[in-house]
Amino acid sequence: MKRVLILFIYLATLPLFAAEAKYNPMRLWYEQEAKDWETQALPIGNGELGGMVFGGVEKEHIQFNVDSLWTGDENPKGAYENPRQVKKTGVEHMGNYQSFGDLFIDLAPGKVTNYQRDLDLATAVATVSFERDGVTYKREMFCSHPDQVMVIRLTASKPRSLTGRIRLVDAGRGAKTKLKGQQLIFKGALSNGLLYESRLMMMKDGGSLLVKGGNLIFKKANSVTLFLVAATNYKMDRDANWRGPDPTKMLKTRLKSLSKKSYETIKSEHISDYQYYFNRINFQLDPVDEEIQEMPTDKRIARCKQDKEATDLGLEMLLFQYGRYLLISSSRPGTLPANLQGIWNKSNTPPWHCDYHSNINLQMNYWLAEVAGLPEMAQPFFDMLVAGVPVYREITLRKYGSVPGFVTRMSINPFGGSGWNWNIEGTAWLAQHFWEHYAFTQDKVFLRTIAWPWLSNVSKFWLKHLKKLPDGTLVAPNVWSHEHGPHEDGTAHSEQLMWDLFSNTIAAGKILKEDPAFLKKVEEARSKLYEPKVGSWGQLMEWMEEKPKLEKSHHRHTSHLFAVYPGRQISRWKNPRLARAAALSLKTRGTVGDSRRSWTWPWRTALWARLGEAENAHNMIKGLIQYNLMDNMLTTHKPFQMDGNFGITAAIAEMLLQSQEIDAQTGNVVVELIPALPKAWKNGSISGLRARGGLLVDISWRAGKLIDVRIKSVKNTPTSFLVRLKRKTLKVNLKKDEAWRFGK
Ligand code: FUC
Repeated sequence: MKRVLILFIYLATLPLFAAEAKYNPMRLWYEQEAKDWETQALPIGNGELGGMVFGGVEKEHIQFNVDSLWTGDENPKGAYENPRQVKKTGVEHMGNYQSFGDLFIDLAPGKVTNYQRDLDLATAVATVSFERDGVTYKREMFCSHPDQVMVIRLTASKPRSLTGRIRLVDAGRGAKTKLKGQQLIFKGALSNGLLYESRLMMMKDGGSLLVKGGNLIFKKANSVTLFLVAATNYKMDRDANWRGPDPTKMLKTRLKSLSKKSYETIKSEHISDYQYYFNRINFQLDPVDEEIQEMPTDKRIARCKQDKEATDLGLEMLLFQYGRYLLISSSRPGTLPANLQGIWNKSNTPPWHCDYHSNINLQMNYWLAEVAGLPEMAQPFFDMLVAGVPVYREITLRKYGSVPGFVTRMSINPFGGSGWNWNIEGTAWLAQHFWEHYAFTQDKVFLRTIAWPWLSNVSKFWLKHLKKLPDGTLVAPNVWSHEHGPHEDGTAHSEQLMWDLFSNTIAAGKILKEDPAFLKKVEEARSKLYEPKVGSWGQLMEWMEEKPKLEKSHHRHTSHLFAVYPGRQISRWKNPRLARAAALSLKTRGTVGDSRRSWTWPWRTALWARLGEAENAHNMIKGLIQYNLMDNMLTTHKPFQMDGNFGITAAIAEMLLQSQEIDAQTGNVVVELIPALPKAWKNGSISGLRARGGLLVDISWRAGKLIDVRIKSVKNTPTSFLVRLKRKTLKVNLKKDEAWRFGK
């Protein structure tokens, strides 16, 4: 009743045009301009260059970033300077991801009607539109990957209606904006010598142009198109001292080639480039409530926050696709990986330095890449980590003397440097992604050249570093159940990571026919690891000894459940007793206090999905929306942290498809379909999900039952796998170009 009432009150106040707006399920939209960067502005990006769009009527503001604008260095001593120290000394080793600058367009003041701003995930274009004095004004903004540019286009329904002033401002470092020809330019160097530069070029149709005080002023134009390019001389290469050529020449060339292209061509090339990735997955849940669908996005979120019983299936679908949009927009082959805020950051001393945290956040950023059809977007993750290895190796030698392999600290920067706190088991967790990329893509070249060096070297470190207890059990010494309790030997988390690392190393080594003596050593070590244990009240033990108070806390981390997800050591099929203990521990963590974080909900969604508890999984999605989703649909920790957006996409996929199990007899992947389908998702379909074994999966269901399934190999090569349907498993052998169909 309450739900109906809230909806009714809202609908009664809807302006006419909104009620008429054609419903586009892939659109985030609002009836007012953004006032606040963090909660309201909308993100656009091409992997390297990103912007937060405010959509103001009288002043458009786009704060922009380039992924590599970082202070800091290789940080051999592991410094982690806080903003006060940075201000006082000006010296930074860990460094900070910087804001690049701000673009302002001052426009005519006045009262407007029918204001709308949106971000269309189907095209990766943000739009602003409104009416004033009978003229319709429109603005389109996007970041093109093919042209490496941010484009802003202003149009009006009546000729000679556009008058405004353009300002380009460096983000607080004092670089002066200069005018050269008709380009606005600012450039500078950071404290670490990194060069940066931004250029803005204007093209207009009709009207006049005035240049004043370093600003571009257009008068009575019919349309105005702005091209913003920006770059640094960062190079992901230690041998080059992390520096490439001065970016000036490249930026000039980019603008020159843009001046020869029409806006329509640039836009359509941007859309087709983006859609090549984005359109790989189509996700539908039915029925969606059309009246709710037509509400502005912030009102839909508010509705879910006000009425805890409310469900908005359309919003859940949008949340799934938003994670994919954000990954495509912040992580492309050749860029840096998505950091704690993707690429979007307005501060020069952002929270946690806007770094790469290796105790959940960096990993969670990439959980979606394989399963949600974006394996290419994981490349920056591997590139940056591999590039950092020589530095990781040096700090490892300095700390541990002559040992094989390498470890890192928790927070990583793009120069191989790492700050706050040793996290020596972190490289084992990161190793999982190297294996998983192979498991999903079956790319043997990647396995040999990229994954194997990481897996084998990290394994070598641990073979040497594990501590032998008197009974022969092997434990990781002095490790952490992240940020929970003391550092001590044999935390469940570290033991589970070792099991995962060794299992993946053995699997990879066998495929690559690596040295059997080494693989045997790894197998032996795995068999001696301290195993997961059930405690006195049925919980999964987090430490070797019980810690009654801590075990019942609402701590945000669920490190000891790694073996359930993203690991695979514990499953409800293989070891149900441990799975039940994991479920009890998870339930005990609760959903209050510290448990309400950007990234806690997605991890718990995926955990419940693996444990086959659909309603609990769905409640975690609802929890994320209710407590940690902002109006712009970005997740907050607090503050803004993007892991929640990326993580929830992966977790939703996990509710619909799982493939972590390997059949002991055949060595084939076991595919499980709709393993955690909540009641609210009674009808639906998803196409383009990926499973391990190089599989592409399309499924439809009605009334909670599968009605159509199609599984084939991504590469159309012959393949074998098992499908679990309820308690039965079916063996499938596919020939080249064949698909397995079930249902229709
Ligand atoms: C880890 C988490 C925090 C936060 C930070 C960026 O240290 O424990 O909750 O997400 O990373």
